[in-house]
Amino acid sequence: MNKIKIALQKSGRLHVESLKLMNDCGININVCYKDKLRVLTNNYPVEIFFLRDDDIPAYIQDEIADIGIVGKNVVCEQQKQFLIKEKLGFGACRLSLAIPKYTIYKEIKDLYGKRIATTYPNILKDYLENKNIYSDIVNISGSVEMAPDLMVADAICDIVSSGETLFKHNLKEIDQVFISEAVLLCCTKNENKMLIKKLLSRIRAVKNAKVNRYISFYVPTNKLDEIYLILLKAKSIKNKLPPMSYPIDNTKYSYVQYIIEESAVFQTLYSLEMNGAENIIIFPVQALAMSNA
Ligand code: PRT
Ligand code: ZN
Repeated sequence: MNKIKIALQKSGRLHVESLKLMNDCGININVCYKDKLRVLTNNYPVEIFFLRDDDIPAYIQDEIADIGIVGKNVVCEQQKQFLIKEKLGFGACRLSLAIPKYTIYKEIKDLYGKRIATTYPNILKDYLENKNIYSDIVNISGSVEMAPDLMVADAICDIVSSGETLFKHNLKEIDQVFISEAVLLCCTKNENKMLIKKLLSRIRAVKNAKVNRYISFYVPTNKLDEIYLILLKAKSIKNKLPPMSYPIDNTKYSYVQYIIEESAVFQTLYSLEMNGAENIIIFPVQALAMSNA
């Protein structure tokens, strides 16, 4: 195999973040690609396909592309979950049920016998079956939020992120059917090929890096036990190793470094300072390859 073929959304909500992920992995995509469906990169043996998101799972399944990025909602609707290799932490949204604001609603069983418009009939069908609710699924191709106004349906099941669209159309969210984010797909047949394995581990390293911070500081050596406890509380989930510390010659200080969860930085900084840490430096991490990633 000469080149890894990667399928990305051509435009739309996942386009920019997908390009950024490639860029963070060191794959420089020529930005003069506008309107091109196929783009070569000059610094990595990679060929990019720019596609409609709905076409990406089929490209991977049919081995036209090796790797792809698409919303989990699309993959699950097309019932191709087996292609998912990694969650990517962007493109977060949910598939939710909503009804007109003034409709009286107590529980999900109130949808029994009602018409629900959606572009996600398979996910909705599974959800309703699990709850033993029989409803009439109205499969439409777009502008789902208009369906109640047009009397096409009594409720809708659509993607929500901020909730603004529902609000504008006088709809209220009553239940979450499916939680989604962008996922990395990989062609099952090719995933063990060396070049693809290397890229997959690079993508994981970049993803891990985003939620982690590298922290270093000086601390009185007699405080190290407390400091270790604080750091272990904040440690990156996948990091199995303890913090590292080095005594500084001819002083009562040690130098400490560790990788912690980005979300724990604020609280950790405070606790470290309370225990005598000085010259605390926090760095972003560019890539982080974990032993069990
Ligand atoms: O052209 P192409 O077919 O490639 O793209 P598309 O128009 O089908 O999809 P696109 O670009 O809109 O979304 C791509 C993916 O982004 C989706 O499959 C989801 O995984 C994810 N995503 C994240 C979203 C949203 N957020 C989102 N808000 N997809 C759609 N929406 C729409 C939703 O359909 C609704 O109309 O935004 C509206 C709701 O947004 P709020 O913020 O008002 O709640
Ligand atoms: Zn689409």
